[in-house]
Amino acid sequence: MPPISPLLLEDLAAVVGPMGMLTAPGDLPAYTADWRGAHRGRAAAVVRPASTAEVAEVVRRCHLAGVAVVPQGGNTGLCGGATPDETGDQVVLQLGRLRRIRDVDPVEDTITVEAGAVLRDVQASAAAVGRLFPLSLGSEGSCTIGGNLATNAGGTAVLRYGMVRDLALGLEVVLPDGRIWDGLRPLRKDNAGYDLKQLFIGAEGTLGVITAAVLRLVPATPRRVTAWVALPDVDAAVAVLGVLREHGGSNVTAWELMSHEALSMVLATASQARNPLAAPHPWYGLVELAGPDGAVGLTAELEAALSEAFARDLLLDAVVAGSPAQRAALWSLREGISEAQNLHGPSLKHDVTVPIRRLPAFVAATASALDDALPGVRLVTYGHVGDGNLHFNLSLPPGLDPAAFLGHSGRLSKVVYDAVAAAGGSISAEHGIGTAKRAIAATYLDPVELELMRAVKRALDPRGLMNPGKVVLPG
Ligand code: FAD
Ligand code: 2HG
Ligand code: ZN
Repeated sequence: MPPISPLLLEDLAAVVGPMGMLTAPGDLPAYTADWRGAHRGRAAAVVRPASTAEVAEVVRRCHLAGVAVVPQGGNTGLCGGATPDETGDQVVLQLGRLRRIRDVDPVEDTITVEAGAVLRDVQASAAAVGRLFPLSLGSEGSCTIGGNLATNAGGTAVLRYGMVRDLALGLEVVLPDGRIWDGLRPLRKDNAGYDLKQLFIGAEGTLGVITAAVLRLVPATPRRVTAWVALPDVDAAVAVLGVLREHGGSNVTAWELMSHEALSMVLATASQARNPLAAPHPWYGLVELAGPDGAVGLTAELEAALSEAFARDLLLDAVVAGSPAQRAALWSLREGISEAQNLHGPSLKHDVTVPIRRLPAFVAATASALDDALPGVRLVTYGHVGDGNLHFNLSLPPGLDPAAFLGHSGRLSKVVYDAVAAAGGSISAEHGIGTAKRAIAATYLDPVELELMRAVKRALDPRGLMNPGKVVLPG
């Protein structure tokens, strides 16, 4: 890539105005490193357009000048996808000013939002018309819809509503050469050729910049019943999923699992956090059933499921939230794990899925192989067990130097990913590839699949200027 010229920077500043351009060295670090500080780069500028037309003009001018663009939303991604490279020649295209809710339509049951809208604001706009936008993540106060779509985010309600891909009806996208594709259709049925929007969803900004989306809304579920349970092992967690479905049907919205090690990190770092159960247990689960106001059967469904699970020795203990505050406290234990693990020094993240019935054997074999590879390594295992998706994260054993721990990372990750491959799983369940898993993807993805991905990239971005170096490298 050529170094960026001062003339181009002046041009870009003219497009977005003084409020839309950051170049002072002191202003850039918030945009050139990720949330964890695990990925760091440099940028020639951070450009903050306020409309689709401005995005298109910025991208067009960068394309003509041969300058690479790195789209960025809330910068909460966990794979380095929104971080520029080390050259200092890339432009970070930050979408936070493009945050209007363009339309909420309770007849179509849709919401049309700009890419930089924060997820929590989208949820609130849906709630204001008595609907639910069901995507729910620990980072929802900062992450943006554009980032959610670009990573095909999952979260804690996938069991009931699917990934964000399942909630998207239409997209507006600025292509790598600056053209605008207006695919912002609210249609439930649209078989007129290839489903192009799905190409951009999960592409991590490598095929174009998402500027707006039409998203599906669902009936609001203000009535929620939530329980925290203790489990002997992962076998029990898988079996409980069946019991929950049998009694709660489609009201079952979340079934999350955490190891004792994961909970203990939250208890050690969050001063308000308390274990809701009297004694420590090897595994904990968080279950939630949800329905409309006045739904009367939810408590009975949850109680019936818990009774059967106790009768079958699948549960060791349980507590049902008795108030919204108690429910929030239970969720904060689950959603606090990511941050708590960060506070415990460097970590190795493995966001993996395996077929649900294989989870118990996968967890047991991998845990034992990891302990052989690095005795005492801390297994911070948790996640969306109802989706077969665990965050099989590792933290350093007490007493080990962080640099020495990271020196083992290749060996430790190989243990996890070999086991995932053997179980027929995926090396990335919901966070994506970015730069963090690019080499791993090249090793574990089917060669034909990789070649198809490269062909798509070449077709849409022949000059390789849209978030280069992320997901797949040219073959
Ligand atoms: P960014 O981090 O800014 O960008 C992520 C990727 O998308 C980058 O490749 C970037 O280039 C691209 N991108 C951003 N905006 C656009 C755009 N408009 N057009 C094209 N490309 C774009 N993820 C889950 O899936 N499930 C979880 O449960 C979950 N929980 C989390 C909890 C915590 C505490 C944290 C810190 C993160 C969590 N994440 C989770 C990861 C992260 O929040 C999601 O990946 C989120 O979707 C990223 O949104 P963002 O706006 O921050 O994107
Ligand atoms: C979660 O489920 C997120 O909490 C974050 O996906 C996982 O930080 C992680 O590894
Ligand atoms: Zn997750």
